[in-house]
Amino acid sequence: MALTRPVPPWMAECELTHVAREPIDIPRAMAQHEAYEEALRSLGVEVRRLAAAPGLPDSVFIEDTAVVLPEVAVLMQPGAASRRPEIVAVEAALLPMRRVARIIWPGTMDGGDVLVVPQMRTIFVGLSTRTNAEGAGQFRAIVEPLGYRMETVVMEGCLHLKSAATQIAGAEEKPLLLVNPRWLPAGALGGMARLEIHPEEPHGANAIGVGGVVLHGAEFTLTRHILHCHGIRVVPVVNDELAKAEGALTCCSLIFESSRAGG
Ligand code: CIR
Repeated sequence: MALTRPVPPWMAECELTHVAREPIDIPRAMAQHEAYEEALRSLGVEVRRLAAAPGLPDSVFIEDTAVVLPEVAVLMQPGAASRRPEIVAVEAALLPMRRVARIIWPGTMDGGDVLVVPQMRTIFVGLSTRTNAEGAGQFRAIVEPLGYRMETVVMEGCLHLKSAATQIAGAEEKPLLLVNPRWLPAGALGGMARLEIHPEEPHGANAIGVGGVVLHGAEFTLTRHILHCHGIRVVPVVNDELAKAEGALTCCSLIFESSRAGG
């Protein structure tokens, strides 16, 4: 299942860290987000859209609000104070489906910094301008007792760990990451098989592997060619309007197995 949230009419007030502010065409962003939801549906994902969040300009980027594992949903403490109220509606949606744990201040953590590799019971956590060591430490205390190994990655040059690396191989296959090595410290994500983006497309490492295919930003044609050459089926999704708010594809949904823990 995927939880999503609408593009808010007030998105122009969004947080920006690494990109310059430019006008956002809101109707176009809304249409792109709807097409993204449709692409997920076409791959068999049940999309549940939460209500709009009045006054919260980044609320469409729901990935940052929680990390949903089969055993527990961990509510984040977004590094940007303006984003913390986004949690309330996400918590209400997750409560019927999972036990809930939370990252609490002074810990901060964005879901965009969390790369879960379920096949290896490994979770990589980016330490970034949004996720601090205290937040990562709290997260470790939640997930290690569940049998996950957690490893931190110090981020520089991009917003989140998942700006630089995402998993593209499906659940049944050997895990494979798509990475931008220039945004990762040497030796990071060791032991993981990886494909590198085309160097002219630094933002091309953010992709969603679902149902045996990869949703990938349509503008990243050079990286798409690399994926094709490796036999990977790609569904291109246009996301350039949301990218003006520094959002990529994973940011726009919270994807997880819908069955309850233990159920
Ligand atoms: C922010 O700066 O928080 C938003 N404008 C963009 C968040 C993107 N989220 C993500 O990469 N997971």
